[in-house]
Amino acid sequence: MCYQRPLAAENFRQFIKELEDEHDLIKITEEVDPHLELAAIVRKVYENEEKAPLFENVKRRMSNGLFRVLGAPVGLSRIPGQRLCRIAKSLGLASSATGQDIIHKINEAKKCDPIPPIDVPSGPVKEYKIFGDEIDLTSLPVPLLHADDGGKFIQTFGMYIVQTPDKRWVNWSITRGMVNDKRSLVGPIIPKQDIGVISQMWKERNEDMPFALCFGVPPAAIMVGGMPIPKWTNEAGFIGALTGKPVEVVKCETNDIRVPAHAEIVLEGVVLTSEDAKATEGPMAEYHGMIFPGQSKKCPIFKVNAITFRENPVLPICVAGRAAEENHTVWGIMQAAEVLNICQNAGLPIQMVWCPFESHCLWFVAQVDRQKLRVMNTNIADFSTRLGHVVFGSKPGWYIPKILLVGEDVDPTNLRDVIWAESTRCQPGKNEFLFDEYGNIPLIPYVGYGIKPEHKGNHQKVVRCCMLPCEFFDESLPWKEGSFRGSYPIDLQEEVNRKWETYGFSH
Ligand SMILES: Cc1cc2nc3c(=O)[nH]c(=O)nc-3n(C[C@H](O)[C@H](O)[C@H](O)COP(=O)(O)O)c2cc1C
Ligand SMILES: [Mn+2]
Repeated sequence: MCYQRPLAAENFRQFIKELEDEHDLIKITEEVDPHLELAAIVRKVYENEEKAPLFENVKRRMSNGLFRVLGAPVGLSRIPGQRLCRIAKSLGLASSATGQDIIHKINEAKKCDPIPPIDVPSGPVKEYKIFGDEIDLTSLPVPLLHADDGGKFIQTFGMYIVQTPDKRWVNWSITRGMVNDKRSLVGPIIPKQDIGVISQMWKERNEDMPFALCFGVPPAAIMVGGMPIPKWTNEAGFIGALTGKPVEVVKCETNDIRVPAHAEIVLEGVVLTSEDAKATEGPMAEYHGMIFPGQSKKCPIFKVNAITFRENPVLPICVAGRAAEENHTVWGIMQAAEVLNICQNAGLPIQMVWCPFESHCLWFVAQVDRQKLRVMNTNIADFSTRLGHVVFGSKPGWYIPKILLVGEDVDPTNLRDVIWAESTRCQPGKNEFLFDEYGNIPLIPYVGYGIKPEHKGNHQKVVRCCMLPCEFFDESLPWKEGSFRGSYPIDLQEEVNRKWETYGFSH
């Protein structure tokens, strides 16, 4: 019999182990204060693309083990040739996978049949259980993430599970949550998000909405928790399609939601429906890398009725802010894959979409398949306009304000290529197409704090075509690239590569 080890994509502990084995994780045994110190370390880690820190000795850690903390779980890596290894590993790919490999893998899974989760009688998440008034969220060592945050966010990289009253649609998604008091969290429920749509159904029945908040779920699950797939589709089935295996789930203690059996920590409870039951939340430094101090809002309360957890549990966190953190590596990339899928389903000749991390989820770079484009016999204006309507009118479109359309010689995952294409081929006023009819997420700093549009809701989005007109028609292009790869015969390039060290350079 051949023993198959669990893949990192299916199991959070295996993910941690493999990162450690590959020298991309550091165990910190030094005592670290959850009051800003821990988050400052994680911030510095993101900004230097350092190893993921696993904090084993969090100051004020509880005697029951709650909790260790994993920072930058899907940050970028400094290991040569493996910058995207935590993203790749989360999706069941080799650590050396490229951006193209990653988008391709997600898109391939989209074409497969869903593999629904399977019920198991128990699992590690049931090793410890606490209920009702035994729960005191304020006593947990929840990190304060940024000096100007309005509270302590325990939930930055866990997955909420909610279901419709008829249980036909079960949604797994990420949205943030702050500690409110001993027994509750508070957090935004955006009506356009699936959790918002489902919450409205419970409100209409005047019932509280049961939820489970799961930390340390299978890495493939948290990736999909940040992916805007269509409403009425269960993320769990798509996760199964991605890993090729059903997620093992186990019933909650206080409601009938099913949670991943190998999760680290699960909070169970209900979102209070009463409009009076709201509390102050935020602000928190966000994915766009800014915070407007003092800007708190009233948000729904998540009452916690039970906590279950495994031995020595690990809380994964995202310290949001300047790139690249999980908003960019998870949300940005999963949105890009979904945009590619949407373009292809609409019959558009787009072969790759990427969200450059440095754009903080605001630029989506779409690369054309030029052969198919030529067959369409179209032009810059018509094609850019069509692309804009397809993307901006879609589910992820609300978050996306700027699309850059690039040719085949431009790698969307290479920021140098993208900037070169924009600067050399995007003709001001001629290659820029504004769209007035679609809304933008108000979190974008210039939407909330910029010059107000003349008409309410008239928030502009743009497609910038970073291609020359000839790319739409000519079989061979009239230019060549002034570069190592573009300006020298291939055998000469190979010779220079071969002799590189002989010349005195190091590799
Ligand atoms: C680290 C991280 C944090 C996120 N935080 C939030 C958040 O606080 N609020 C929110 O509405 N979406 C947030 N998102 C984006 C949603 O998870 C994403 O839009 C997802 O598609 C929503 O699920 P749904 O498509 O089932 O509605 C976050 C994503 C990631 C990766
Ligand atoms: Mn959903």
